[in-house]
Amino acid sequence: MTSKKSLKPFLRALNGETQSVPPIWLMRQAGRYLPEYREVRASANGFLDLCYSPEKACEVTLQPIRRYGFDAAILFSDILVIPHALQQKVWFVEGEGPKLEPLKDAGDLSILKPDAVLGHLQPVFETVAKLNAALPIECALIGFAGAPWTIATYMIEGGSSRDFAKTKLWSYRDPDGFQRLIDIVVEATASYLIAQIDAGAQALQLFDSWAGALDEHGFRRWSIAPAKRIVDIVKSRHPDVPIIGFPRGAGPAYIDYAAETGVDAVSLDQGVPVAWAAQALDKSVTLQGNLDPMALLAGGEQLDRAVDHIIDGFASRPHVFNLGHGIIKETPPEHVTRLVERVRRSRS
Ligand code: 1CP
Repeated sequence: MTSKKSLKPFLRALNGETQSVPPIWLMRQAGRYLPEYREVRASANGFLDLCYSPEKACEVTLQPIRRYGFDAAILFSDILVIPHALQQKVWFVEGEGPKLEPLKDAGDLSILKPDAVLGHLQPVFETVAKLNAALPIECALIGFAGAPWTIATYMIEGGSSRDFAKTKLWSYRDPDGFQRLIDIVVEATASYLIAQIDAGAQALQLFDSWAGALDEHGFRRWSIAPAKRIVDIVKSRHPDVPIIGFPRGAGPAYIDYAAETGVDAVSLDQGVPVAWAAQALDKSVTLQGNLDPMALLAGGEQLDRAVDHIIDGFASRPHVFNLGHGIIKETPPEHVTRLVERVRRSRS
């Protein structure tokens, strides 16, 4: 038995412990803002090749840990490996982002091959195992996946989108067919996350990056309900592995998400007022966030002030310091150094 005290600071926060200095990691902490990432990226045969090369994926995961000593590392992969593992065509175009051969309607669901998922993702599990052996003892390893709604938007739009028109129209016009797609993604995601834990992941994050596009009913059915099912399935196998939910842009619906999905923590985007979240969200849930990535890009004293506001606002609750969304690729690496120093000097 590990006692609570012996846990890594990040896992202690997810276990409900309030700490005078919150643990810190950043969404997209491995990536193009780091010259050492760009170098490894250039040596790979495209972005997906990097995700499926355990040695290289392990290396880029470790880079921000070496530079900044973050309290957690996040597995280097992408949320779109799930559609890819379901045998949908997925590719990345330099400077444009992800492309998928889009699903047009429920008739296209037969393209998807749930039985292929775990076999396809073996290299990712190998990366997790390598990381588990390579990480410093105080640094936790986070596994992750996209949430079904967000994954469905890419599968239906065929890439990034501004208004998610095709996905929303499908969900309104054919909710039963859309539910079948969500169910396929729920099952694939739950087995993927369980396999990440089996390989050595110590916590999980579920990214619902486009949850903010849903209306009230849609949020309940396509964000809360699938997250709850994934949490239930994963916890039935691994009850002690904490799960962070990130329903980005949910606004006041963060209250229901935190109370109903069974997650151990919610990650807050920068639009959520700190004082409101600290008092309104279920007290059994750890809060993660929520520095504006643009404040980090800007740097300077405004950055210090924004950091202090977040630290002070969450001081009475278990808190993990993070951004409200992924780090912006133009961010100077020295600004991240300044951020980490500021967080760690708080209340010392
Ligand atoms: O060429 C490159 O280097 C591509 C840039 C890149 C990187 C570094 C992409 C393409 N994905 C990633 C890695 C990644 N993606 C990680 C692991 C690295 C880390 O966090 O340190 C994670 C957790 C993700 C998750 C991810 N991918 C999300 C959810 C989080 C979020 O930012 O909202 C989403 C939406 C994606 C899709 C994706 N992957 C990449 C791009 C350009 C996009 C599209 C984003 C969009 O539609 O706006």
